[in-house]
Amino acid sequence: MIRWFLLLLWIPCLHGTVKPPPPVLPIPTARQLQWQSVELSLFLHFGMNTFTDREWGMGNEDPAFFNPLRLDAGQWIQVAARAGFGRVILTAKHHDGFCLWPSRYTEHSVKSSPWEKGKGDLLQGFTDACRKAGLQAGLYLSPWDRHEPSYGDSPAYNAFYAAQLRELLTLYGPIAEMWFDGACGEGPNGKKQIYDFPLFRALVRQLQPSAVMFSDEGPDVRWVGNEKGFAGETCWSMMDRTKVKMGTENTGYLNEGEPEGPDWVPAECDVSIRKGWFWHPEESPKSLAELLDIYFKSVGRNGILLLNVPPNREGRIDPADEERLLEFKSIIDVIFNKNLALRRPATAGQFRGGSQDFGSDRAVDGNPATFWAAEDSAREGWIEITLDQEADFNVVRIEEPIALGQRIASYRIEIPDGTGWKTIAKGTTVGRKKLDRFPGLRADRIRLVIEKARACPLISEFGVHFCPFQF
Ligand code: FUL
Repeated sequence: MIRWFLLLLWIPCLHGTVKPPPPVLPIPTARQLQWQSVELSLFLHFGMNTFTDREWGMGNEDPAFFNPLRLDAGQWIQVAARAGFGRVILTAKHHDGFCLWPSRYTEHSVKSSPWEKGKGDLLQGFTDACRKAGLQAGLYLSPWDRHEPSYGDSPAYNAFYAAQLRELLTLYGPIAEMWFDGACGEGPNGKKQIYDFPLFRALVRQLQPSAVMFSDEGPDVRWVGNEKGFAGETCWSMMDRTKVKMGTENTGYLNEGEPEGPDWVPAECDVSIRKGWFWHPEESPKSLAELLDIYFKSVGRNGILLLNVPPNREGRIDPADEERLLEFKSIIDVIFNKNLALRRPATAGQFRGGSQDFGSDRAVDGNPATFWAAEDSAREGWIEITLDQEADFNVVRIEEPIALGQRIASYRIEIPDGTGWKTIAKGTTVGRKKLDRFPGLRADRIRLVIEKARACPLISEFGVHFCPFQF
């Protein structure tokens, strides 16, 4: 009798004390988590090339060409916000060396142009507009500079570049992302510029400690290995930073990452809405189907999408691109605003310590901060969801709570087939978000079976959706 009584006391006590599972290393830093919380970034390639119809300027262009008569950074940011983008990255300087801000270190900038009679500062207008709309601002400062005479004289040019970088990092408030490419063209008389990336990175850490840095080799965010916006079907946020260098040809490695990689360096998938990165009069935006495909292959494969939408010669986002972006936003909303699994009954093979805090309903509560957890020793598991009624669906969304590391290595999705279960989709990695598409199906139950994980599997969200658009 007394023993039973003690047990009753003990159970609620145990329930309250089940600790969250330990993380599996590596895990994201606070700045990386913040960055990964925004899945859509807009890239703005704008500068001298916009006016000369080039992709790579020579560096000898006359600043008088730069004259956007209706430039409005506020319009760029409004379009970005309305289309659901949470971060915007602008080309402060591209390879031609023309600067969109009045740098103290060169005359080759807006200050020598007719725009705003040489008094304008586009980085000011851009960062102010981002802040006003609550969007994160990022900047791309090309290290390759075809105008700057010191380029190729490594120490002198590195000092020049570091001074420009310091301007970007100190004059315009918080910068969320610094975007570095490894482009390294030949300097005058065949000179080879050796960039001092350790110096540049130290400056970013010192002056903007919350900013992430993008490049082929990270350190915080890695290039996905192509300019199509496609992450690998298998895509780990981990890699071994010593295995890639700037300008690497090991693009397959960047595309997939590595489960044993000691470094957390999630993938950013850059692609342009048009053929080129800069605006050209004869180019038009990609179709909605293409954009949707890119979304599924970037965001839907544990990546972040960096979609380039180049402002035109007037200095505005082209109406054709704006319309396409808004269509894109509405189709994403149509697919994901309705979740057939939301708050539906969910059962699991097991859950951590028998605690409701980690129960299967946490995977369908619509709250990414809570999650279903299997026992520590588990490397597999399943969750089954009963839908309200038989329903049509063709998209499934799975999310892991990545603050505790990326775990799942193999899974399948099943629906009942009369006698048992049949597999409708199979996958490897999950990460922050995995989307699977398949031909339309009808069922009243659905099951996620995790076949292999690096540590006990955790699921923060499982969604079942319908896309009315032909894939
Ligand atoms: C590359 C550049 O060479 C292209 O012009 C473009 O800016 C792309 C995003 O990065 O490194």
